Amino acid sequence: MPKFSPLWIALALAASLTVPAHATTFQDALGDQLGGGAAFDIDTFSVSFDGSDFVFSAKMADTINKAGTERFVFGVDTGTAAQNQAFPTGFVFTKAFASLGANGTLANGGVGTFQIDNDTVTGRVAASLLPAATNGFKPEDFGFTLWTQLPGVAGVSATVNEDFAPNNGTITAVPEPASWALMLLGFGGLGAALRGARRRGPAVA
Ligand SMILES: [Ca+2]
Repeated sequence: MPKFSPLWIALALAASLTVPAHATTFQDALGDQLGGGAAFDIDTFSVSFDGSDFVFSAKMADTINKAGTERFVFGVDTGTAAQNQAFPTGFVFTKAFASLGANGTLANGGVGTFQIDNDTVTGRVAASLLPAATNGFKPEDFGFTLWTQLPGVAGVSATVNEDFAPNNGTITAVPEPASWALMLLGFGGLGAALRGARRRGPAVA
């Protein structure tokens, strides 16, 4: 039997296989929602790009009641994002392109297809359906934001924003260099382990 460390193999596999290519995941703080229950509390928000569509996945801190009042809004920055005073500094978007209720139904004017299962919102939207890019932005450069809302009361009050991801910026579908470095480390470790396995292969009589 080869004698390379199972722990090394496990670490290499974990680092190289659990991170899909061209995907960025943002880890939000838990318990930082301004109001509402834990289903308004964003835990993670990830986006990837397959060359034509953006694919989203967002996990909340608790199960989303499909008959509940939670709303989930996705924003995109295609190069012209501006600060809105209703949001934290740096949390910017060109347009909110999808606003969905707890049952996953898009409000009027939204684009993409979304669904909600347990504590997770998943969705997909074609880059061609998003606002036209400016400033030389490519789809890979688009920044995305997600926030949760309590609905307002018709004719009485506006919607109330509860949690934001990221808090002070956007995420792109392409990982930051640090994430790539981790992935490459994982692939490198896997390769080293396999090379070690070959070198220490069964002895030939
Ligand atoms: Ca949160």
